[in-house]
Amino acid sequence: MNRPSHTHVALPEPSTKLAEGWHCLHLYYRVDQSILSQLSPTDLAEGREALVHLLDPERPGAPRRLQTSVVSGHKADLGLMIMDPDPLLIDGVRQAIRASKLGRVLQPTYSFVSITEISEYVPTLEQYGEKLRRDEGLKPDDPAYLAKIAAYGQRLPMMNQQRLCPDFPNWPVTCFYPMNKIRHPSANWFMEPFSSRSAMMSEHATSGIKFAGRVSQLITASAGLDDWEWGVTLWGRNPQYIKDIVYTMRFDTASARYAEFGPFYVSYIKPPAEALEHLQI
Ligand code: 76R
Repeated sequence: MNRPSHTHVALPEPSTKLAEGWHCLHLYYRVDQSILSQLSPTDLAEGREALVHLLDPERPGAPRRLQTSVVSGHKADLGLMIMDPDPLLIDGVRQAIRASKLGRVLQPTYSFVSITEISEYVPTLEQYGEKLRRDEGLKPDDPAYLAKIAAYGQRLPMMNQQRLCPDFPNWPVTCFYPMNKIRHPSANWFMEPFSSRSAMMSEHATSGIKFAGRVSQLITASAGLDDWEWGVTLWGRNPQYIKDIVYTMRFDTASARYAEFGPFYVSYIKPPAEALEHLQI
């Protein structure tokens, strides 16, 4: 292929993997009872065994993260959250479910495609220092300033790692929903200057941090990948905290004025065999 000779910038190799971070897929299925009832006992046992193996996060070749849950309400029965650097390894799980003996029993009801990212509103070490000087009036030679900078410098790489390649907390309940920031003439997030979006996200983060130890969040980005701009995955130490945080955040300007939400899926995390047992498969 002829390329203009003035392109000096070395581009990365074409790839389906991200330069940093992982692909993420949320999948929801409903059990079709009429098809389930028609399966022979052998096919059912075979299908169950294949699924339990397929959804085992410890099996060789499993995606980096593979979480199974049982969904509340009629929107779905089974929920999966899958993450990996390779989007086709993730999709392989979806195809293997479809091709299994339980493939027709598990009817897809919803899916959401996203990728991990470090939000543009997470302050760099320099921005954090600027904020301390501006908002807290600290001087750069102040021991309190130096201690805060050192602590943030320690925390930031771990926080970024957790955003890009997250570990899932060992908690019983998870909630997923997609969301947008609205583009209404009287409230258009994308017309706001960075400084004002940043201030709103800082208010948002401050209200979120109050739930540390009770709610853990993963925001995945989906602009250009799915029908909403972000996917919100919450894990709760208790379902109560999920309700509390979502309600509390409705009052943050970033949510009150600019957020628009898709359907909510609340589900209870279970190992695959227990999930299938619960679904009476
Ligand atoms: O990444 C970070 O933890 C740093 C601070 C932070 C950012 C940048 C943060 C903190 N969030 C960020 C970005 Mn959040 N978040 C939501 C929702 O229900 C609602 O009203 C909104 C859904 C919840 C419940 C939640 C929880 N957050 C974002 C973004 C991306 C904006 C962008 O990049 O343009 C969205 C869409 C979003 C939405 N957020 C927190 C939380 C919680 C609990 C925290 C504190 C986490 C912690 O530091 O422990």
